[in-house]
Amino acid sequence: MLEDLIKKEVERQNQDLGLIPSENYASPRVLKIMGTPLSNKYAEGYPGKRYYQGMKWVDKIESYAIELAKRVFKVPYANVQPHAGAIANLAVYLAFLKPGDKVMGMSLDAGGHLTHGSKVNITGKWFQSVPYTVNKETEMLDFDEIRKIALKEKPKLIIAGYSAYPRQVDFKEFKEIAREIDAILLADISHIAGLIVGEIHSHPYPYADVITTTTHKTLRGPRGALLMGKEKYAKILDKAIFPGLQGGPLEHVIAAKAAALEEASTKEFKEYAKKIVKLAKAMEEEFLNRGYRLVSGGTDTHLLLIDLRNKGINGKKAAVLLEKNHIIVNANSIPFDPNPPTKPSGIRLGTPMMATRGMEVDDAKYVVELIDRALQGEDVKEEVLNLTKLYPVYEESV
Ligand code: DSN
Repeated sequence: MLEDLIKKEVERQNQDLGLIPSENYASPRVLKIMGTPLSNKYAEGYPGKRYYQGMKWVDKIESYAIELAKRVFKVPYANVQPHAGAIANLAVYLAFLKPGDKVMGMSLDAGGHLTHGSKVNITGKWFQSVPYTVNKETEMLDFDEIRKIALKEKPKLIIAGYSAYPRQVDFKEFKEIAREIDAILLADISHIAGLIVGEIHSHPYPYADVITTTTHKTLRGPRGALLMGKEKYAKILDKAIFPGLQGGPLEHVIAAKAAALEEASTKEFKEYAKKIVKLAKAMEEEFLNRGYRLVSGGTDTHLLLIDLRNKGINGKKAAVLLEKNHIIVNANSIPFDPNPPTKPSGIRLGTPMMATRGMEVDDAKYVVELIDRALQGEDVKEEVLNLTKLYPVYEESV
């Protein structure tokens, strides 16, 4: 029965038009590596300093993954063990803060992340959150305002990183503010890691002291995360991951991260990153032509946030209606959303999965047409299935 359910999910991934900007399709090699007996090995500690015997090969694998992460992200320090982005972020809190210290991240409703100080998360419960938001007019980062809050509140940690922000981030501006108040600057690049590696988004290093990223979004690897940054913080960050927050690392996932980083260092990956943004720009144009309001007016990245209030449908209803037509997006709040998170005003969508499938600009425009028609109540199921059939993701055998 389990095999049957897995088969059905793989079929669904092939058939549905995946547009969730934080998801992607990892390569068959990455997936295969996650299913190897590396999963059996306990490896508490770090290469050369383990608490377990039998580390001859696993040490080599983890060291290789570390070297690759450093090379691909052009940073002097990398830890490849974090099981998830949330843990990588928490390690930064553990390394630099004491409970009650102030942290300044983007508020969740303006596009920040739970682990950036949201009151429902440990980072907002055990630390004092002094959030910033986007400018009401431009719906973009407002560095005058961010600086004002930083100077007033003097947080120990400033976080630049977002889950629903469609624009480029200027890490240098953040660094200048952090320097004025001697705060640690964390760049959480989970959403844009692939764009940074593909050199289509500005790089957070050397501005950020610490960089965290998940490995499964635009980077297109296995589920997991990386913690990177300045060499001088290597020791306290390593300690924060193990033994601070985690026990045994997932060596099968670490090997799969290495495989994804190998892929990310190719010329093809750079083309892939460019394609992600090209498709997003094509969708931007088509949405605007069809009278949609895009938060911040558009996108520079992989992600579009659409305000549906002028379309007479809320984000939740829209996401459900689209799913009935095999189009998978997120219901999402928009900045200063007058509606509750259960019925937000927007939808969030992105192009990393379309680009992985090999879709082109014309397909991206057609996808917007399909979304528009579906939101007007038309049944576009068959057309979506015909489109995805042209761009299969996985063979049956996965
Ligand atoms: N869940 C991720 C996203 O969808 O953006 C953030 O953790």
